[in-house]
Amino acid sequence: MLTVAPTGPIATKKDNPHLPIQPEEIADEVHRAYQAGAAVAHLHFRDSSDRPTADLGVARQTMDLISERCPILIQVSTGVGLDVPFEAREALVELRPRMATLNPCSMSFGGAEFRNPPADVERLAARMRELGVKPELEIYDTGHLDACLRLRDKGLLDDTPMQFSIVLGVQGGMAATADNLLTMVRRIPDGAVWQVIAIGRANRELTAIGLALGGNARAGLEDTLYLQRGLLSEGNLPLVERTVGLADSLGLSLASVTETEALLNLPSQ
Ligand code: KMH
Ligand code: ZN
Repeated sequence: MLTVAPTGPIATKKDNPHLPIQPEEIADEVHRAYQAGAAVAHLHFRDSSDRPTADLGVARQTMDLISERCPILIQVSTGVGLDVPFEAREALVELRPRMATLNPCSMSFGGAEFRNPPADVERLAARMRELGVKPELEIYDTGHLDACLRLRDKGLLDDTPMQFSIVLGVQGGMAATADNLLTMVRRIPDGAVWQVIAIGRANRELTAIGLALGGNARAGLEDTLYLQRGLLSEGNLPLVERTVGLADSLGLSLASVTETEALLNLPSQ
């Protein structure tokens, strides 16, 4: 399963002029990624000043523009951005995307704070379950996996299957090393689905290792702005194509949207 993450919460067009920010731009980039083989689109939204936003109008508009172009599965980020309050972030699931992220723990995130207080996370997990929005669990450190398992044990998450992103390379979380990835892969519960999110320079190597170990992959400008050192990626497509090439050379075939729905056992809406 290949996910495209076209925008993210942090970079701006100053960092890479090809970063899609506005709804039309995001929809066009997602469509290109779908045509190249992505089955899931992980979305962040921006306001007119390019700041991360949980504005439901912008989110709805972007989701609609994507759905007009292609049937890719939409996964809304409830991480949104570091300055956006949890109450605004959690409201995004009311739009009933097929999937949304769930970040289980608070942490330092670069020079700032990513606030995910336990009571808020529990409320959001319960609401997602109620609405039939599949959570993708973002684990940035070893204890975050245990926090997810506690949510499961409390009946707030289904394991049909659980879906994890092992996030490596955020300053404040696990460093982007193969050793950390292996540690986490060994601890992922049987039957769960997982992918690597490798932030920054080690993106290509760790994505390749994740694929070789049986994981899924994510590609896009949210995770790295560069194709290689010193060479900015001219949009998301080169990163998506690079990842398709990695899968191909490992003898893996890409899951279609329908296959992804089945593999994740996505609730129909
Ligand atoms: N930005 C990544 C470090 C989310 O959007 O909820 C993690 C991420 C989480 O994609
Ligand atoms: Zn994200």
